[in-house]
Amino acid sequence: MGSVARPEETIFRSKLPDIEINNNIPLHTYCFKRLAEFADRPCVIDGATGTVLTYAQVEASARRFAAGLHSVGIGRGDVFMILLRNSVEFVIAFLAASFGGAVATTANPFYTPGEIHKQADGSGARLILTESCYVDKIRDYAADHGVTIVAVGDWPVPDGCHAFADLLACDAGALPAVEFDPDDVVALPYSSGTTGLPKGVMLTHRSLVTSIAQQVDGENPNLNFRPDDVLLCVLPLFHIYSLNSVLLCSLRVGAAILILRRFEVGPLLELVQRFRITIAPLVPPIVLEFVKSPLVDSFDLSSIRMVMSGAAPMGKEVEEKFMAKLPNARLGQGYGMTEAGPVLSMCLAFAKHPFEVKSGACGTVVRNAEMKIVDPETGAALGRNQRGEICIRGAQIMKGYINDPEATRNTIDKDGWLHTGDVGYVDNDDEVFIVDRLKEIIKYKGFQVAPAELEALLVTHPKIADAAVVPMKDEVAGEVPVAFVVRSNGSKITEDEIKQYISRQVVFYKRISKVFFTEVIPKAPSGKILRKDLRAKLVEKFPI
Ligand code: 4UW
Repeated sequence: MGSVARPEETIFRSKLPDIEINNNIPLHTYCFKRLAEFADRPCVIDGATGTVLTYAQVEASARRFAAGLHSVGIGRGDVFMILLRNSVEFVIAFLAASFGGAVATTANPFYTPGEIHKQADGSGARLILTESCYVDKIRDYAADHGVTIVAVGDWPVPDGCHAFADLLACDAGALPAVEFDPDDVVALPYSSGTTGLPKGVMLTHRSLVTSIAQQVDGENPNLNFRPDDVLLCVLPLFHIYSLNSVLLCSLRVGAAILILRRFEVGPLLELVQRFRITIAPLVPPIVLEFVKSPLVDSFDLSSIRMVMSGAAPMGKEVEEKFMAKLPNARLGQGYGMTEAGPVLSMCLAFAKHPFEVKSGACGTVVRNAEMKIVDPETGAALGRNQRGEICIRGAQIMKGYINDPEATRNTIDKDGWLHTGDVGYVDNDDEVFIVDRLKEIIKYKGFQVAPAELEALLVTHPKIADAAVVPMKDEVAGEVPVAFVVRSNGSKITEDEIKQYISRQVVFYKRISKVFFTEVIPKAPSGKILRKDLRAKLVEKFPI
């Protein structure tokens, strides 16, 4: 591949020097590199029970579970689905994928059966690991497709399932030596990327090791996590933000990870005080709840020294109000995209030797990577302070979408640049600002909603002739999906009927919040929906 930049191209780099990254080793070897040093330190803490597992216990459990997976036929290259809420079991299962050379596709346990089946089918999952209470969502699918179910929790184990505890009791010595290639896929999260339906994003050992190193390695790490830190893990581990920047980065540095199943302000604040949490990775809606909650003043939150925000834009006003409430903490943003491994840029105020940063910035491009901003029309690289599509290149980006070479080609160009579909600029101090989006994706509290997925469901309704889904601004969620619908001839289908039809088929954050009936969906001659026109219509209807 010709990867030499044209001389006139402006390429942005980190202010931190590149470091040597040994990304030819398995992810678990890299994460547990300092195991001997950290063996007896707390690794994961279950926020609900207070149970603590040390680094040695987590490492040994993951090896035993890898042997357990092997005993039920999951070996090198085999895909299994982790359909779990945040839990110690999630951590063990994910690391076991790495030990066994397998591939973990992570999915939201709140998905409807239809959503789970689509991901299980697309990824080729041969086993699904879930909680006993969710087994009914997958029982029939598993029986029809010869998929093994492993259940966590309630005793007795649901009929026809293996018990997580039984697989965990396997002898780690029973795991045969695994052949390894750094370009083997280890994680397969789903993302719709810049267009279309959700696709499996192939993240290899090499890409994840590189991404973690870019964040927490080096003499002046961009993200200064330390062994004495206690990290809050409340964001869902099935999403790449929490999986990479919370779990894997913490393991690498030997920090403790406090695992919470769900977000509730009161209990969370209580845990911050009890466990002296030092680092809180959050998303803007949670930052907003902190700002609004009067409870914040009733707890001792002085242990928090770093608050990270990402996955969606954070308003300057929220940022400033938050800082006034927690004056001892540094608040900053990271910018990630599943396909980018995921981190493109990270706040340099989080570095061991911090830099001055501006409010509203999404950080500076990570080290050992290149960023450029291109004119979406011509593809030409733009200079500082010029708005265009953000592109990134480096060993951390995805290998591609599973079974979708065309979507891969449309996202990673022949020179290795990943096109994000985000519009932004890099300022005079190398800080990245995101200002708009070229791509279709809707972000509800940082969760992805793919318009194409909802449109495909809408047009299966006999009373709907055509439909288009676009984002609408929302104060709490950031964005919500709304639909433009063309009724079929003579149909009198109502807004409520449409909303209910979709609600039954999707997880809560993909529910359609408003329906606008229209005569025709504007389309280009190629058949592509002119989403910009619809977004403009919305702004006319609901000026902000
Ligand atoms: N500001 C504005 C932001 C921002 C943003 C993302 O669901 P995905 O594919 O992935 C993510 C990953 C976020 C993330 C990972 C690791 C990390 O350390 C961190 O910061 C602390 C964040 O969200 O969605 C990707 C899309 O989400 C938008 C943007 O459109 C991007 O392409 N997005 N971060 N800070 N928008």
